[in-house]
Amino acid sequence: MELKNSNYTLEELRIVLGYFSIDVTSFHLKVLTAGYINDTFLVSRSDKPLYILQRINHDIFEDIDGLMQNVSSALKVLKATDYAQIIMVSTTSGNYHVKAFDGYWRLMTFIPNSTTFNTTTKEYIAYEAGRIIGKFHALLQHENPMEYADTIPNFHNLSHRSVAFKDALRDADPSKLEIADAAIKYAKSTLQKLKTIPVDKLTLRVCHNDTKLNNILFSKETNKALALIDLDTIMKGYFFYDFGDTVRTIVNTAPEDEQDHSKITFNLNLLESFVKGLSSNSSFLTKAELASLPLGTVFMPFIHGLRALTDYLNNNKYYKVSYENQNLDRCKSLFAFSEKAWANQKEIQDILANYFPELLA
Ligand code: GN1
Ligand code: MG
Repeated sequence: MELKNSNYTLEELRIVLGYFSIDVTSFHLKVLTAGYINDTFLVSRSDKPLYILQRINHDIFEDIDGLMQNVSSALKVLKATDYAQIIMVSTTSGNYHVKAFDGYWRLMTFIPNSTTFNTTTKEYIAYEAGRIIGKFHALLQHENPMEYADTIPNFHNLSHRSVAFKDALRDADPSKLEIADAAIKYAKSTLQKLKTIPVDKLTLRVCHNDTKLNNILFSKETNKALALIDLDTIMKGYFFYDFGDTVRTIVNTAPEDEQDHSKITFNLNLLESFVKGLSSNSSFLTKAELASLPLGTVFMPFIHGLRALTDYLNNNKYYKVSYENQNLDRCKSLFAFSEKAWANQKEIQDILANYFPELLA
């Protein structure tokens, strides 16, 4: 039977589920469409969500073994009374993933009564997001980043992204270059300005690398943040990546592909709540890392915008798009937000200094 929005039939998905050590009777499957990369399915029984089944996008994540090893290593230390545990279900032959129907599949437990938000206007949600990002890093702080595989090499490396952008400019359809002209100009000038982000004094950490708000699980009952999900990009990185990525999806109350730019906000109250939440779990952060955070709020939306622009010029090869120009809309909106982040550097520094007085010392 066909399943709406799915490349796989229900029969195929039931066969995949059969590889895992679970009772496979009377499941209901639903496609979750929020992600741009993997294929994700919610597995329920009698309306009760029980598991998340995923087909990992093997074109993008080439080292599946390294990726699954990273996730396993991180889940071993992501354990605390105030951090919900996601459990990977093993297959009947004792692995955490299985190859079937041209793809690699894994199954994870669904945390009961949990939900996610794409955007928020609520200060307590922003606070909770900051608290859980801090908790995630506090739990992982003693892991050796060099023991984690690069699941996507150079993922947040701006010079690497800049080369890919220039290659796309060279090969793009001239009509696309014209349509995207303003965005291309903004990208070129911002690349010049961001070229010199000093990272040599920053601690290399095991980061999440995709900490947008909808990758944080919240309790439906208490609104407390429970855990971070979408662990495929757990690998080495700098804390400002994770900070900047959450900021871009919290202090902007509009979605990341918002076409009406008058709706894009840089809400300082939400930023303050987020920073306050972070400061409750932040003893691992060094002064150099704290000092890198304001620029991180420019860097992350910019690099995401640049990747979206590159993919637009490359005819949408990387991201799943729901309409032809979605990558360009995402780019323009992300660039508009990064401009607001530039304009608010002083305000961001002041808020950080309030919660991290060591910045002034
Ligand atoms: C992609 O598929 P999803 O939504 O988890 C991307 C992230 C971006 C995100 C949206 C591996 O993540 O970097 O933040 O789209 N993940 C990958 O902008 O490229
Ligand atoms: Mg992701």
